[in-house]
Amino acid sequence: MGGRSEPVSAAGRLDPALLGRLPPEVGTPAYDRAALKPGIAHIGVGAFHRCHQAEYTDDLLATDFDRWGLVGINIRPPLLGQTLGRQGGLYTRLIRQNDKVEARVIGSIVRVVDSQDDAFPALEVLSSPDIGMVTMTVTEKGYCHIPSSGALDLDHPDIVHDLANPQTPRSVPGILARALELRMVSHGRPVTLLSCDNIPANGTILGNVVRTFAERRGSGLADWIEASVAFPSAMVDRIAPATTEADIDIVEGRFGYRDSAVVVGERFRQWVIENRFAGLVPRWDRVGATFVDDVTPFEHLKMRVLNGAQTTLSYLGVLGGFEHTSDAMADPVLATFVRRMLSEETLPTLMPVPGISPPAYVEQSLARLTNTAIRHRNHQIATDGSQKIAQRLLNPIRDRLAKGESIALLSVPVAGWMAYLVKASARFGRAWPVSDPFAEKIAAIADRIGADSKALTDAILAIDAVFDPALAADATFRAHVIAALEGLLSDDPMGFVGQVCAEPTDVRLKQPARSA
Ligand code: CS2
Repeated sequence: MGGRSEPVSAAGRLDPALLGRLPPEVGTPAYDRAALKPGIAHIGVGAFHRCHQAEYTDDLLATDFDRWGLVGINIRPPLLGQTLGRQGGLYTRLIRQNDKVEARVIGSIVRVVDSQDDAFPALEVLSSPDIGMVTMTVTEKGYCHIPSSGALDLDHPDIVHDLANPQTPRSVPGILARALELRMVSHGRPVTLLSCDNIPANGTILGNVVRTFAERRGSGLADWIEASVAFPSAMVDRIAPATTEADIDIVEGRFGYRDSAVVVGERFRQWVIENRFAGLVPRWDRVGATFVDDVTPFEHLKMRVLNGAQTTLSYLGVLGGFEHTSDAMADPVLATFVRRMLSEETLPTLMPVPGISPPAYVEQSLARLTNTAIRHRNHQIATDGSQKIAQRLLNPIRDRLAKGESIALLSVPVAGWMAYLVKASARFGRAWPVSDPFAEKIAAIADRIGADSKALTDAILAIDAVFDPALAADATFRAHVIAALEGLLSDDPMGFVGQVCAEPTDVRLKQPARSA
């Protein structure tokens, strides 16, 4: 919420001086903030970070005070340094569950630096000897990898720039590689780089993209990284949509103070981190996080079930005219569709998950998505689908095809992503504004082809950065996507979803509803 002009308000503004005067029901940091020293840097201080890693860190500081203050770095909008700076780094985290609201002021962020125009402020923090842990939420596309393969996209304009200008980088991989180089030459202290984004094997992908830079730099950087840097994978979870003016007004109305950096989340939270660190480690495992040897089963569970459901509800929801996830879940057809998809097709693709029953997790996830106080817009979740559908939908589809199992339901949201972008094209009347690195490409395809689902599917499946060529060539997958795209682009997309739901399983095991 940075950069907004502040309305004149009779209420006090949140800052350290206000802490002692807040209503008793508002939680406050249970440690001496004045003694807090920076030890963690976080790139991408959005709503999710403030609701998740910063809260875990706040819990840790209260339980076991140590040198783990957070320094936030934004390398993309919004500007946040001033907004949070005025508040001494403090902000309110609301937990909302239908009509219940619970407020707590989080104190773990000591400072936020804006580094949108120039990497220098970011590099200064990241290379500091005080920083022993770097976490990040930079969105799926921040890694500049090719979603279908995980490799660094060497044609990405920021990567082309950073490889040519390694000392003035713009991309996340370029900034991290440069920061590591500065650490190597100045003090050599080890560091953990911990991805908290929903990409598959996020630590492995992060390690790969950073190493590709390091290898090109030469100068012993790749060897130093091998010896002194760890890239653990992690699964992170809490639904925390973009903050709205209404959220800021709720804090003022209910608790009597003004806070421009409010965040809102659900009660549920989870953080599973691969036990592979370099240097000192904030013991988040003492406050609810789990350190494990292998994150893969947790990651599949979360991305295929919870995120898979969100993505499905977002595309089908927009096509059906629903604004938020909870509105889509209140529709009996969509709720039935997503439950059947998860239990019949997604669940069997999951590995055993230590301590978690996948069927119970499915029910818990669906229940989370009905929370009407979490105003998660379908268009927000629909953003950057090209970077999300592999881990949420295409990987379970690939696993099922390998075993000859039905993919009739999982194919529908894949076609949903296509229909969402096709309908944003000029030829389809620009139904809504969209944001996706492949939006332009798909709009051009739609403008050229028009309403021919078969030709549209063929052209979109040929985008090999999104669809692995082996999957795109699979006749069953193609036939299901064509049928679903036709249904979703028709005048009655919800009627189509209803029909798919009504079909008995044994029919769906073989052929799509309409053959190509
Ligand atoms: C959402 C996620 O916008 C999206 O892609 O699916 O941000 C989701 O809410 C989180 O992963 C929940 O942990």
